[in-house]
Amino acid sequence: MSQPQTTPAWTDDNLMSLQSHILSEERHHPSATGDFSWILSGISLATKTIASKVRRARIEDVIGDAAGRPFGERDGINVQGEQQLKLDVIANEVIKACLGSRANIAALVSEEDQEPTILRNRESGGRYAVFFDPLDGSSNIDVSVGVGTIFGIVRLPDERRVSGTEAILHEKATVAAAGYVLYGSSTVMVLTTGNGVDMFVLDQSIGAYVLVKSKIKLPDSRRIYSINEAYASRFPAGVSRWLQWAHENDYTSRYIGSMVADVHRTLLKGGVFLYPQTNDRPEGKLRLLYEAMPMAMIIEQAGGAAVTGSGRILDVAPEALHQRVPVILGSKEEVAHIQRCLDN
Ligand code: AHM
Ligand code: MG
Repeated sequence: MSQPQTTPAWTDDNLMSLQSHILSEERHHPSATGDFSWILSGISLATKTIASKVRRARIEDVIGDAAGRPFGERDGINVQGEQQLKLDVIANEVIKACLGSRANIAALVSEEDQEPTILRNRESGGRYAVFFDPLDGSSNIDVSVGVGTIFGIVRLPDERRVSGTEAILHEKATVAAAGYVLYGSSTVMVLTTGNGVDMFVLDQSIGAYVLVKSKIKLPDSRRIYSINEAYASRFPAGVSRWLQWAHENDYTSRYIGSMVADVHRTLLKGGVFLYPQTNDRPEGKLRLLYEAMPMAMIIEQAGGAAVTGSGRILDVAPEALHQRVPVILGSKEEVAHIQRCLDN
C-alpha cells in the first residue's frame, strides 16, 4: 500500500499573516509572554485604520489643517512648531485609541504630543512604552505621495521607583521592536523584533497584513543617495566632500521627502539616506525616539548601518522625548565612506 505523502509544516508558499508570524516567532522563545502579539495587534488595527483614512483623504475632505483652514492659510502648529495637518491629528488619535487599552503598555510617546500619555504604572502591568510618529511626511499627502507611521516598542526598566518620562528615558530602557508602515501604492509594514527584518503587505480583500519577504538584507553598497540637496551650502564639510565625490562617481539621487518612503527604498535597493545637521539646524531635523531610532534598528537588523556622524544612532542616550539627531543610514559601505569623510 502506498504511503500518504507528507508535506512539510512550512513552505515558502504558505500564507502567513502578521498575527500568525508573531505567534510563531514567540513559539521559539519559551519565555515569551505574548506581549508583542498583544501590542502589535493594536498597531496593526491602528495602521489599517490610518491606511483607509489616507486612501480616502481627498474624498473625506480631511486634507487641510487641524483648524480646517485650506492649504496656504494654516497656522495649526504642533508642539515642535510645525504645521499640524488634520490627518496627523486623526492618526494620532487612532493609535492612542488602539493602544490605550493594551494592558502591558505603560506609556505612549507621540510626535504630536508634548507630554507622554501615561497609561498605567508597573504595579498595574505597564512594562512597555510605544514611541510613534503617527503620520510622517504628512505634508506630502495633498500630492498623494507615500507617507507612513513609524513606531518603536521599548521595554521599560524593572526599577519600580522610576516612572513616567524618567522611565522612558532611563538608560536601562531597551528597544524591543521597531517598524514602520508605508501608505504607498500598497500598504506595507516592515517589522523587526530583533531577529531580522520582515515585510508584510496589507491585503485589502481580507483585511490582513500578509508576510511577503522574510529576513531582508540590504546590499552592502549601492550608488544611490537620498538627501535634500537644496541645503548643500549648510551641510558639514565632510558631507559636502562626500557629495562632491559621489557626483564624480556615477551616483544617482532619489529623494521623496518622506522618510518612510526614502528609507523603504534604501532598505530594498540599498544606497544611503541622509538628513545631516545644517548650520541652521545643528541637531538635524529628525527625532531620535520615533523616527531615527526605529529606522536605525531596522537598517542594522537588515545588515546596514545607521549613524549620527559621531556614533551609532542606537547608542545615543536620549535626554528628551522630542530630541533631534542627524541621520545617516543605509548600505554599510556607503555609510562607512561618509563617516570617513566626516572624520577627516
Ligand atoms: P514630519 O515628521 O514633520 O513629517 O517631518 C519629517 C519629514 C521626513 O519624512 C522627511 O525625511 C523630512 O521631514 C523631509 O524634510 P525636508 O523637507 O527638510 O527635506
Ligand atoms: Mg515625522
